Amino acid sequence: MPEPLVKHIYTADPSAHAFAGKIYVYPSHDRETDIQFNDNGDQYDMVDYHVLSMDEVGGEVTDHGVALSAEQVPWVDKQMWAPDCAEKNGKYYFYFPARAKDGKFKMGVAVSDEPEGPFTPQPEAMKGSFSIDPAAFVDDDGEAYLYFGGLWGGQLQCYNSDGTEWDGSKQGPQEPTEGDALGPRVARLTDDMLEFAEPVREISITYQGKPVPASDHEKRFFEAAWMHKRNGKYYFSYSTGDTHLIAYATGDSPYGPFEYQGTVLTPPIGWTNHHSMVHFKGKDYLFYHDCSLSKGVDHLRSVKAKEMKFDGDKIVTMDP
Ligand code: FUB
Repeated sequence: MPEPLVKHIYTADPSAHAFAGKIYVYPSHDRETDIQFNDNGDQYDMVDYHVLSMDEVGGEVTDHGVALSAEQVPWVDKQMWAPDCAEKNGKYYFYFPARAKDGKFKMGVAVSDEPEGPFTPQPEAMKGSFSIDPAAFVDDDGEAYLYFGGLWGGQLQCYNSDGTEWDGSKQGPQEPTEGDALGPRVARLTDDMLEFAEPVREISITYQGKPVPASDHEKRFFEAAWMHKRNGKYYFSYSTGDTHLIAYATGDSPYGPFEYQGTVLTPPIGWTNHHSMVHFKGKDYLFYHDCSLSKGVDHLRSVKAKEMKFDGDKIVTMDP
């Protein structure tokens, strides 16, 4: 089993990128708490972010220290969950979800000239943002997109497709048990990377051409969106939540639809499964987390990495 990238702090939800000739990893920073495990994820009670970097996978890992903390962000109350970072025009944009003072998850963006931060947050949450787990993707044509969403404690079930709040006529506040599964969301970003450039759209994940049903918990989207592009094809990968898998689906457009293809990663030690993929120096790597270092304590996770293999355009399923 691979070793954690670092052992002096707990880290989770890794978003890995090749920036400036190195791999930078943007994880959540798990911390000790007395809050008991519950389905809302209250035990994930994080207050800041660190950035990690390395010259190669398996090499020495640098912890660049606190890159952003809750006390710097006026709208944040608690729970700084899974972040991501994108580079555009020489600046680095750090996207993060957190629970705002009204109890709702929103997403913020913070900016730096360096990939490791420190990041300066915008004073307000991104307009129209909701739910959790932002994943930023800059396409070959320079357009950038933010994928996001998470069920249960991540509150995705409380919103309609366009991001308006549930009015009692459709899904939520519980995850639907019948009909089509709720889809992840995406919006193109403005040129300055700070806001949504368009209304939020719901993404369709299909299996054999039909929307994945809400009852299919081995295939339906739960959280941990990730987008990468390979040989012109868009790969959307995600966690299935209560079945603890990383699944993936492919399509021809950044907006989908994405057809389900299979499992990327089987369940790790711990409840959550959350990953990213990065192409670096001719190889592909999967970053993920497990609770091996904390001996199974669910909210104390550690980031790990493994080389990935493709069989043609299919991802070869991996065990943690
Ligand atoms: O780390 C808190 C939450 O746990 C993340 O936002 C989810 O993806 C899950 O890993």
